[in-house]
Amino acid sequence: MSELKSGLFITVEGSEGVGKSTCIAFIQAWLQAENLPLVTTREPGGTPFAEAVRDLLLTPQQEPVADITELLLMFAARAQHIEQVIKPALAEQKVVVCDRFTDATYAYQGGGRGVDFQQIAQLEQLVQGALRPHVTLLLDMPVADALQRAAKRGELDRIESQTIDFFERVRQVYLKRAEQYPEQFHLVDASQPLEQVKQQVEQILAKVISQYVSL
Ligand code: T5A
Repeated sequence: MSELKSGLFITVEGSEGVGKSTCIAFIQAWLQAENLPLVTTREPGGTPFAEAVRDLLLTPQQEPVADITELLLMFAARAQHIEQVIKPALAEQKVVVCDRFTDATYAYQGGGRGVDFQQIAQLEQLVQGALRPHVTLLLDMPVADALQRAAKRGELDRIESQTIDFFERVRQVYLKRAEQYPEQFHLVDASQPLEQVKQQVEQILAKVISQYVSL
């Protein structure tokens, strides 16, 4: 098994239907082929308790859910996930591959819902301290095309049922954050056929991993 110099925290982000799950399967296969110790997880969720919060967040509700309630539940699930899964795996020098993390909160609750970014930053500090993803693969493509892909999967959950404008705002926040944090973000053109998406992802991984594996 190859050895990492330290734990490596990789997140995969993008608006609905861009192909994150598909991309994570490529990442998993590539890292396994490199013999790297790996934990694959997701947000909201990743532990039984946090998955219960996920159900609450994504199931359509009878009463309106306040934006602040949604925000706090995202971070409550995240706190549990960090303590139970992410921190222990990084301490064991594993690669943690997470389907969405706090950049999704900036994009969805900040961009989509209009929650103040400062409030998100305060919760990020409280819940995560210094923990941030080392690498984020941002899958990007036009919103309408991505929503068509998502629609093919069947019934939409509470967040997927938002308007196209909502997801445009989500996309713009992601792109802005990619500009703001060029060391962290790697943009993937998700509108390409699968084989080309896979090639882009593998090129990024090869570059990133070469910096983290001890020789
Ligand atoms: N959320 C999450 C917040 O609001 N705040 C937060 O802080 C966090 C963490 C989570 C929801 O919670 C919200 C965001 C979300 O609404 P999710 O399961 O992560 O839910 O979100 P989804 O975006 O719905 O994820 P999905 O797994 O449902 O979609 P994917 O993973 O982006 O898409 P995927 O891989 O399932 O692909 C969709 C379809 O497209 C095809 C696939 O085969 C599949 O059929 N496809 C392609 N087709 C052609 N060419 C390609 N290149 C293709 N790639 C995939």
